[in-house]
Amino acid sequence: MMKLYWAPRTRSLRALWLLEESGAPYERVRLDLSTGAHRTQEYRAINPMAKVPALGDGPVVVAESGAICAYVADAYPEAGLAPPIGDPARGRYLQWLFFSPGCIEPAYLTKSANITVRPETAGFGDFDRVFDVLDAAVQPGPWLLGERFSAADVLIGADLHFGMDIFKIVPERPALRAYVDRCLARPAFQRAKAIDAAGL
Ligand SMILES: N[C@@H](CCC(=O)N[C@@H](CS)C(=O)NCC(=O)O)C(=O)O
Repeated sequence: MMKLYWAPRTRSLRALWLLEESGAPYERVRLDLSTGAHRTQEYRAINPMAKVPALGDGPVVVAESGAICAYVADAYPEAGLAPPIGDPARGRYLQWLFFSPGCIEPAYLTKSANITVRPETAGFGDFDRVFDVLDAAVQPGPWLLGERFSAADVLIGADLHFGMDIFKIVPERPALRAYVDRCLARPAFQRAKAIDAAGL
């Protein structure tokens, strides 16, 4: 059975939500970050970055929340969370999966640390461009791939939830708000949030 190494109120929420969407059986191993449980040699063998989340699945070990979402979506195709290889939608799907760590994360970092970078040299351009692009991408709706909900919505939806609802660094826009609200209304998201809040 898959084993999710996680901690509440962290980026683990993305992996939790994806696992809940997948319907696949998994168990949770909660790490207490306050005691440094993620810095042990034993855990570093699972994630050398000493960060949560990470996932074990038999002989497979995968860290980085985006990679965990991609792995589970491909490993459990019956959940329909990833267009398969050969499906034209796979291109945009991969684009949005990588947009989360490649563009949204650095945009948040520069905003919260108040760092200015030249848009020509920054891979994400600048903060406003990232959210202009996302705003346009979710306009047709309901999901990034149209009618098809995918693991990319888990990553981007969770990122927007963090940015708009928790850290409040992404200004409200009608299309982004409606998209995040659709994400928050999903039963799997609500289960993940309840698990996160209970810390269990
Ligand atoms: N790029 C990683 C980032 C993971 C990450 O930053 N995890 C934080 C919690 S949100 C963590 O484990 N912090 C504990 C520490 O660094 O001591 C991912 O997306 O999974």
